[in-house]
Amino acid sequence: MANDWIKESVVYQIYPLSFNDSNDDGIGDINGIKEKLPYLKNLGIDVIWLSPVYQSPMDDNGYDISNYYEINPMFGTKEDLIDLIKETHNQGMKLIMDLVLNHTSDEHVWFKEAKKSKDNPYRDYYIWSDTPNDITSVFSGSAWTKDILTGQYYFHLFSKKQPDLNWQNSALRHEIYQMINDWLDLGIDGFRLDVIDLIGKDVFNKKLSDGPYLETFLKEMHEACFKGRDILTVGEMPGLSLERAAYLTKEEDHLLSMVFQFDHISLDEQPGKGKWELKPLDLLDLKRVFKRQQEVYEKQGWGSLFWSNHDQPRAVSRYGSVNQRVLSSTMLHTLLFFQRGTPYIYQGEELGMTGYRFKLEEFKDIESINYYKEALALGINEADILKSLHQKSRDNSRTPMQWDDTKNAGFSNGTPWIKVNPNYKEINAANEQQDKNGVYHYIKKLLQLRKEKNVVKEGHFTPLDETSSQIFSYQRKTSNETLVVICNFTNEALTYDLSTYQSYELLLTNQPITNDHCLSPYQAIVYYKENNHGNH
Ligand code: TEU
Ligand code: CA
Repeated sequence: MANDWIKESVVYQIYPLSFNDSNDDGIGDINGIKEKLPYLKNLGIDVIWLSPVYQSPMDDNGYDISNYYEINPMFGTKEDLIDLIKETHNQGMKLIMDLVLNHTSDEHVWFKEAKKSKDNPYRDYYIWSDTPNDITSVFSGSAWTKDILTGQYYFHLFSKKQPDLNWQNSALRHEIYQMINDWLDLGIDGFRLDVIDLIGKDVFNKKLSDGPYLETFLKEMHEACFKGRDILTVGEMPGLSLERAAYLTKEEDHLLSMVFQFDHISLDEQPGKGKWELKPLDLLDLKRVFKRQQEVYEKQGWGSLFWSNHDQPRAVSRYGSVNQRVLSSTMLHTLLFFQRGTPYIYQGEELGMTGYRFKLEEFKDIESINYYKEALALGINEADILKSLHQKSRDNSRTPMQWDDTKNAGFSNGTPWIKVNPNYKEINAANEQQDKNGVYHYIKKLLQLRKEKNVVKEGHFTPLDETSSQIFSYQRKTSNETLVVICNFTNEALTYDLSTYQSYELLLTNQPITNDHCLSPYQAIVYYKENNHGNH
């Protein structure tokens, strides 16, 4: 369960490769982040989540760590990072790091040792078998690869260069706990834990997510590392049910502050067919999922509120409209951030940055490139593959941050490692900060209001207009305050009786209200009132 500062915090995710390049090698880095701390403070951010900057051959952009203690020179030095932690604290913000514990890089010394022979002391740090089963990798193909030297297969749920760790090995676990404590002792404020729902897996009985040993290991890790520390821990748990998410974050044992649960993320996918088989989002599905999340977390645990991250397409392109970028982006964040939970902003969302239609040769993401090869081999025509990639490729959210309209969007004076979205001339932080009616100032105000109104943190959630597949609306209520959020999820004007709320204060809206019987396209309205106990 989360301490109060966590319940009141807003987290900003930085994908270091694409945030800000301070030495013009075309790659974002730690000193580049330090330069932008005032920008984040100004936006109203409390916590920075830093995606991995550890030593890595970057097969999966850093989620393949070859040394947990060292910083990848492409991002800078350990001193740079310690300085960033200090400077972040000086500016009244906190910093959490990304912890990838389900697997390491195959260039980690543990795996290099493990491969040497079947009786190498590190062999059992990984998962080996003579007879691989049919589990497939998230990045296409089998999850097993044969090691030529020893003739056995090793298990890797992600790329071949990301062998899974065998968490049932207690020596391994304690080496990891030592590493975690060493980073916490350096003064960071917590962790985002990568696919942590997988560490309790039983591969041979094909029980991967939320496996038989998950709770045991989370309890042990909490005991060994997190207990008694005032830190934020958020577990990424793609395969975990909502009920389990609430249970693992419940007050009593506080194993994690919160988790990333993904029920709302796969609603534009054909059920059971994976992320590349698309279907239009039905707002009723989204309303059903958010209603359940609010109801479950009201009883137990604490949740996270996010539309996007470095694995998901950008929200305005996926759920909104690029042509109505400002209105749809502000509507989406109003709908999400007045719910109960800790908000997460992925870099560029505060500017309404959009996805980008990469040419085939421009893709960088291993998941996208592997999918292309696999789909082609399955005879899917290139146009359909490209359509899926344009919609769902992770590269959509990995284009460089758009700071201004100068060369490379002010991200770098070198050659960026990935394509800069050409719409940076219009969409950039400099323009947004000038535009009082833009996304940046709207989100800044929204975050401010969110902090001022206790009802956002504690209020009971009641869905409104439940049968509407065009309007997402709800009420939050405590004994003292009532807040009503009304969002038109479509780009059409809709008839809607707003006169009900005449006695309320208009707290926030993303465009003028034309009359009290109409919602304009993508209109978002927040009404508020204090409940006067006197004259009920
Ligand atoms: O992501 C896990 C995960 O859920 C993703 O694989 C996701 O489902 C998929 O990519 C969506 O397309 C975490 C990290 O966030 C991701 O960047 C890493 O690639 C992955 O783990 C392996 O570390
Ligand atoms: Ca750089």
